[in-house]
Amino acid sequence: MKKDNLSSTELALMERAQKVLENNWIGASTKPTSKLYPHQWSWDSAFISIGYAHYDMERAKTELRTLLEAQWEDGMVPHIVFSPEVTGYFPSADYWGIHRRADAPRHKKTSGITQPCVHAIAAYKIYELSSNKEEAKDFLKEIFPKLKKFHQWLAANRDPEGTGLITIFHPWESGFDNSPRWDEALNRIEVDRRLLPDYKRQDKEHVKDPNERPSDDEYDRYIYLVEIMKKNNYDQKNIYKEIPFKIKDVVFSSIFYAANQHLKSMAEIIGEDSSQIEEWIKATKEYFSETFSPKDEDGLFYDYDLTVRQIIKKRTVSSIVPLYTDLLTKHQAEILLKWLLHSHFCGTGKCAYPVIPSTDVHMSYFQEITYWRGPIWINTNWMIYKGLLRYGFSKKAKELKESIINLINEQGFNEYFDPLSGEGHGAEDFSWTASLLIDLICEGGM
Ligand code: 9WN
Repeated sequence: MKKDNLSSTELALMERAQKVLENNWIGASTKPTSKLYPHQWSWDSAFISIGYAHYDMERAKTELRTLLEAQWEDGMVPHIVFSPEVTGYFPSADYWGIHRRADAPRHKKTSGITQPCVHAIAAYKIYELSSNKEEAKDFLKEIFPKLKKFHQWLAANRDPEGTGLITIFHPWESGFDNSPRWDEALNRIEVDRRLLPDYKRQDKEHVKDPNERPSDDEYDRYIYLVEIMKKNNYDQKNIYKEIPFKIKDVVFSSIFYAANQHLKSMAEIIGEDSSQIEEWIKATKEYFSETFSPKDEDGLFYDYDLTVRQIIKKRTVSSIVPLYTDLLTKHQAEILLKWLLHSHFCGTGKCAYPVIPSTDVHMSYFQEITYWRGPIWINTNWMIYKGLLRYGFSKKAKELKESIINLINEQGFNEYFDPLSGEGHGAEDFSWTASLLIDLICEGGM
C-alpha cells in the first residue's frame, strides 16, 4: 500500500479502519461486528477481503478460503457460516437444519440460503494488487473452480430462464433485508401460523433503538419462508415451484454480471475455458435493461417480481446500483447521474451529507433510521462511486468519495447512518464500512 499520497486524516482513518477489522477477526475469517452478527457472512466477507487486499494479502485470501470451505457440494455458497462456539444468534445453525440436504457440508454449520456473489470481484482484486503475480496466479488457480461452481449453481437454480438475471427466494438473499422493494411480495404471503416455530429474536437487543431493525411481522415472514425451504429439504427445484417469494433482483444481477467479467479475466490469466462464463455475460447484456428498466419509465432500474410478473416500482438505491456495471448506455448513465444530483438521493437538499440513502428521501416509505428503508449504507455507495468513475462523472465521484470519508470520520464506523442527521446507527464497528473505506482511500479506481 502506498501511503505517500494520503492526508493525515486519511492515514488516521486507515488506522482506525484496520483496528475495526482486527477486533472483528475471529481466527480464520472476520465477523461483520461483534454482537449483532457474530459469525461469517458471505457478501460481507467479499467486501472485507477487498479491504484486506490493500495491506494484508494473507488475510484477504484466508477470508475467501474460509468461506468457500463451507461451500455446499452442489456449489451454493451459504449466506452464513456459523462459528460453533458462539451462541445468541437467531436463526441459529440448529434452526437452519441443513443436514436434511445431502449436498450440505457435514464439517461446517451454515444457513440454507445464499447472498450476492461479490467473491470473484474480491478474488480478482487480490490478484490485481499482488506484487508477486506468480503466487497470486496460484491463488486464482485454487479459487477459480469454486467460484465458477458457485456461478454455475446460480445459473442453474436461480436463472433456469437463461436471462443472466438472478432470482432470490428470500429477502435475506438480497442483503437488503427489509427494503421497501420487498413489501408487496412479503405482504402477499399468507403466513400459515401452524408452520411458524416459537422463536425469540436476539437482534433487537444489540441496537440503540428496536425501530432500527425489521418489524416482528417482517420477521415472521422471513422465518415462514425458511420453513417452506426446510419443508422442501432445501431442494432448489421444488422451492422454485412452491415459494411465494421469487424475485429477479437488480442488485444481485448487477453483481452477478460484474463478477462474471472478473471470473472471465481470471480464466484468461490461468488458461481456463471461459465459454460458459461468456454465455452468462451475453444473457445479462440481452435481458438486463428490458427487464429492469422498461421503456417510457423514469430511467431508474427496478426489480422484477416473477410471481405477479411485474416490476416493483420502489425508488431505492438499487434503482441506481446498475451504474456499477458497464451495461448502461451513456444516456442511461446520465439519467442516473441526474437522480443522484437531485434531493431524492441527497445530491442536494435536507440531508446531512451528499451520500446516497438506501431509499429516496421523498418517498412515503422512507424511514431514516430503519435499516434498509432509508439509512446510508457504505457498500452501495462504494458500488455507485465506482460506477460514477466508470462513466466519467468524475466531479460527482470526487464529491461522493470525500463525503463518505467525512461521514465516517465524523460519525464513526457504523453499520448504517441516518441520512438526515448523519448519525450512525446499527452496529458500531462494522467490518465492511471499514474495509470499503480502506479501498476508497487507497485506490478509488475500479
Ligand atoms: C441477515 C451481516 C448481514 C448483511 C446483510 C444485512 C444483515 C442479517 C440480519 O446483516 O442481514 O442476513 O440479521 O439482519 O442486511 O446485508 O450481510 O452484516
